[in-house]
Amino acid sequence: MRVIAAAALAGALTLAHAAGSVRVAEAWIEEGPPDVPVLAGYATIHNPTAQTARVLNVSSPRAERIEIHRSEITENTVTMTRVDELPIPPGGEIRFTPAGYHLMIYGVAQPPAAGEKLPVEFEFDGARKVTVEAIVRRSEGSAGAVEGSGQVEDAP
Ligand SMILES: [Cu+2]
Repeated sequence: MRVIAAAALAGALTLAHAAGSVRVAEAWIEEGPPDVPVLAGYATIHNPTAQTARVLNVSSPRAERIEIHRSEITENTVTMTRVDELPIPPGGEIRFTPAGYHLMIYGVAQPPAAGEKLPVEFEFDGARKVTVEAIVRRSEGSAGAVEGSGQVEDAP
């Protein structure tokens, strides 16, 4: 009995020490030509918790819908597949890149110009939501934006 109690206590301590909550940083959207209704977006998602965090949905009041895609480069072709659920490993992060995970943003009513910001909401499992202001910029000059970050304030 004593052993079980100790194990339970250790478990509780581990939970209590899971530092911070899921965070979305460096969110940005690539400025597109005015006649193209689809935009690409990028972010880095950090998961400092002790459990896998899953991104279940991404949305913006400025867009009809947002999908997570993954590009795969095989020989001479690039294929993009839609990702329904993106798991971020415990203590890990996923950085979106043009050659990997990225956001496809469909149906933006007015094409945003460089410097504009679009609110983008990331919904994680456990009803956790993170809203960031993704800055629109041209793809050249890829200096990491310190803007466009956010984190869960309180998970219910
Ligand atoms: Cu895509």
